[in-house]
Amino acid sequence: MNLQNIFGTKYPIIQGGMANIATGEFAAAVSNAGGLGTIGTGGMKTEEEVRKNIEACKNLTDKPFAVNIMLLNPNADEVAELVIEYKVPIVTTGAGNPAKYIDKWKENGIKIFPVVPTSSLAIRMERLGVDGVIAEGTEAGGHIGDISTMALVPQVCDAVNIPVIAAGGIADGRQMLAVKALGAEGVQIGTSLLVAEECPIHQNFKEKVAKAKSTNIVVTGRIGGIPVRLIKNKMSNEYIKKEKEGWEKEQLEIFTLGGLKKAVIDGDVENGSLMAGQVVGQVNEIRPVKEILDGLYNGYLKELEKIKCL
Ligand code: TUI
Repeated sequence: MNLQNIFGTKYPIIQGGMANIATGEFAAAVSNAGGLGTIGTGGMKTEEEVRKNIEACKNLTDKPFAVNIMLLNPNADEVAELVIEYKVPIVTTGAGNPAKYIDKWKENGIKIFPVVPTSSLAIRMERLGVDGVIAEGTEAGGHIGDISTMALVPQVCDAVNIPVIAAGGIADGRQMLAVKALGAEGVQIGTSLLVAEECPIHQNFKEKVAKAKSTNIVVTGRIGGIPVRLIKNKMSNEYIKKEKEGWEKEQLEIFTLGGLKKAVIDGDVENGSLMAGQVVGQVNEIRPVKEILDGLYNGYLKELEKIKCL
């Protein structure tokens, strides 16, 4: 069965569950445009906030959607229960191992797609009965693993017999075709959706993404914290300086606390955390989400035809 059939979507494309960005409204816009919209609960502090977003999404689309659970979020246990209560069809997870939730989600008919940064975690997930894995390479924005998409995807595909979705470094048809060639059934995208007209980030952040080159991207937290890929600014420069000075992980996390909200909501592009992936240099135009998804999939089909003619 292909991914479109598993998800019930037009395209084999998942929207990344970007914390503080992927609201119920945005997820519905992505689902209505043919992708699998995903509500990112990573930045949601209360159960009420999660409920509101799931209800908004259900009101705005009759298409399938997913909920992403960021496992570093202290309320992950609560969200894990809410997806059952709301009969959410698909759950994706990130930033940890979701093993303890899997049996209960399966009993409730939820399809489960954890993000895996290594093939060993993919193998453990397959044994626990997940429906597929999202192999996310280090090119991705936000919190990242160490292995590149090019190296990770074929290794995960060799290691498991469930569908593999590639993430990290995918913004156009050439990259989609490339990961299909590596064995992926579909893609998850995040950075290229930051410039969607419907994406609810502050206009300052959106314009930064549209203007940034790939050389403007850095990773904070590689030495002493949680590795996060973002657009370089005053905050990232100070963070990296403090990291080199040997600040403790806890101090560094306090230093960045609220950084994502500063960028997304306040539009503070100097002190905020402008999470974005390496493909940022390819993402230059603010346009409707439907154009982005149609463009990616049609671009993929066009590139496939070109390769066939070689
Ligand atoms: O989770 C993400 N990307 C994110 S989460 C996020 S919010 C945040 N804000 C500040 C600090 C930290 C996070 C922004 N971007 N992507 C999926 C992802 N999952 N990347 C890496 C992983 C991962 C890491 C370890 C998945 C599993 C894992 O397992 C370790 C284990 O226990 O085996």
